[in-house]
Amino acid sequence: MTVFTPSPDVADALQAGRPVVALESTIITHGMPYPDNLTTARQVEADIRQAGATPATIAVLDGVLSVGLTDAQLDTLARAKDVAKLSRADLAACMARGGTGSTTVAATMIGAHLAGIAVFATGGIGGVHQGAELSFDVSADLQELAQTPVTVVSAGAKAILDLPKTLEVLETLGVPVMAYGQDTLPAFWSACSGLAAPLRCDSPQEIAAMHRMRTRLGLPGGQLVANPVPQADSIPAEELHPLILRAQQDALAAGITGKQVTPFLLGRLYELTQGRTLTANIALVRNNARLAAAIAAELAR
Ligand code: PSU
Ligand code: MN
Repeated sequence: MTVFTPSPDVADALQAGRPVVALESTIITHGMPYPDNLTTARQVEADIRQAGATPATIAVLDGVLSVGLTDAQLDTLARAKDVAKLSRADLAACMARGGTGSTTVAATMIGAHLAGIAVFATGGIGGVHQGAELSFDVSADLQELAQTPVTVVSAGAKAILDLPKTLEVLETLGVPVMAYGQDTLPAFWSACSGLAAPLRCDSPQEIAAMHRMRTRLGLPGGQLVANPVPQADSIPAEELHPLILRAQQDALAAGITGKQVTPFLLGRLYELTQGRTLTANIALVRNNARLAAAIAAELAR
């Protein structure tokens, strides 16, 4: 018995060496409101299938590290309240107790790698929070990228974070950060952060070649692809900046700390933009899923 349980289609695809793309579940339970979370989760899976790959949404359900969920399981997760948000630190505890939890980028990378899945699509990774010099709030996603060999396709780090510090930490940890099709780093809801990206890549082939070369070199970590949100749904960074500051002040005033910080800020920005951040979030996850499927197809050749 393996420590994870693949769904029948994921097991078949992996067995046959067909392309598989991992998906996280914290975006479903903590990143988007119901029912948009469910429609988006289904849509993203359909996008991956349409691009010729098999989607594998990862979560812990009644203690089982599930790699690939049925539609009924997706539905249950999307409606569930107070689901645990699992990162590297809490994954084993939740499984050992037979609990249920959604996986963050870090925990999803662990599950994907165990299952033999090399590519993972998400929205935005966690990173160094504003004020981290006092709070020490740095997402475990960064350490995971340093040690687990999965290519993560994101729209950059979430714009609520301190992006220059996030880039510095990723560099220190030896994580390649590559903007897709542009020279500047995207900032989640905004196509442009104004920061230069450490690397640029322009095709799935190139990203797959870099992934393979890291394997040949025996480098342990993954790589971070930063794929800009499609122009039509991009919200200019200047426009978001004051709203992000306001959400951060609200978080401070409400005494929000630890795991609650990211979900609180996402929810507050949804309110402050009358839902525009959600529209952008849906567009960027779908865009990342399509690129991830193309990279997985390339790696499966
Ligand atoms: N991307 C989204 N929405 C989310 C997240 C990512 O579009 O909700 C989640 C991811 O699971 C990521 C987590 O790993 O937020 C980061 O949380 P923290 O900052 O607490 O590490
Ligand atoms: Mn944190």
